[in-house]
Amino acid sequence: MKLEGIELRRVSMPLVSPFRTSFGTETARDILLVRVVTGAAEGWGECVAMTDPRYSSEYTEAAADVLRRYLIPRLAATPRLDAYAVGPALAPFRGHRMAKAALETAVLDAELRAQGRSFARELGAVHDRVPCGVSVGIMSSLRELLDAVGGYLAEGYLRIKLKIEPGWDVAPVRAVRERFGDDVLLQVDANAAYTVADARQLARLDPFGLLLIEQPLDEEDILGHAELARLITTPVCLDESITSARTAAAAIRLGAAAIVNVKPGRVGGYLEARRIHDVCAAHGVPVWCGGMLETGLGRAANVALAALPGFTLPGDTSASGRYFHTDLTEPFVLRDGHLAVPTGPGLGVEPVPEILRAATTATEWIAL
Ligand code: NPQ
Ligand code: MG
Repeated sequence: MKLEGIELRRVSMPLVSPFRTSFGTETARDILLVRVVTGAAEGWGECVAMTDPRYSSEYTEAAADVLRRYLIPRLAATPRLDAYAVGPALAPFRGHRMAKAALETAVLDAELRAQGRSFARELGAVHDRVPCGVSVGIMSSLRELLDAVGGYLAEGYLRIKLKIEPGWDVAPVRAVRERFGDDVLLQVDANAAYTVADARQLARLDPFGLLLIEQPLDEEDILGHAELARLITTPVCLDESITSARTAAAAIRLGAAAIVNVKPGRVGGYLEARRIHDVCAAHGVPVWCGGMLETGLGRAANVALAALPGFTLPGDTSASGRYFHTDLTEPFVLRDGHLAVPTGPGLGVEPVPEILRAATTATEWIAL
């Protein structure tokens, strides 16, 4: 594959409503898109980094900087480039997995579009639609929360995830159970807001039959998660801590992860995400596909990944309308609580030109 150039494009997308987590409140998504142009096709990669380094150390400006300063020049100098060569080519540069993932995804998309093959086919998808959950932010009152959850259940979402933090944990879970019953698939996500000293408080969630508690402790605290797992009955799921197939294997071995949230951006791309799926499947550890408020471009690839056989729990692969009034692509719409896996070449979706133009705040063309 011969690269002609790469475009870095910034788009700004207002959210349908503010999204509050234990690390802050977001009202708009500031996204970096990578467009790879080859002689045969174009490919898109969406960088999932946030504006500020709050979910993880990565942030949008840093991703753009490392791409233009290091990653793209290295790719340009790589002979016999294909998507499987991107990870090894970029390995000398530490970290920056979200930036690397966006670049690898764009190269993979270009390659698959040129070959007329889909992401689903390439990754090993076995389903043509995937069951969907929804992530529900921290609210200013239980009433507001119950209204939001009721709305999502009415839309057909098959699983509810409540964002929690100290002071907003047992009460919202109890309220949702009391209002909507014990049959609702329910889980919580703390985004690292607790310490192992909070084990007794977190054990108060035990009676509510949650599917899992996601990343209760600091991303580096693997042993803390293993210790916590012995003190509570809710299964511990890791998100921020899992940055590679290797860290996934270690966390499983240490008893820190009964379930794994797979986010391709966090782990450096869809190829490493599939390796995590494979490692977890070999250990009997269920995985599910996380979400980073992606546009239709990132969402399309996530839905393809979520159709792999080991993705046995509903993901945060929500419909476009959960986050955006107007998505960059044809919107992903929930049908019977599921999203259809795209079947077209590459991502199987394209940005709508006028929508993309209107959302764009900056573009930068790097000729190669
Ligand atoms: C999680 N996502 O699982 C993340 C956290 C998260 C769907 O809960 C802007 C960009 C805002 C990325 C807020 C979900 C975000 C973001 C939360 C990611 O931990
Ligand atoms: Mg999470």
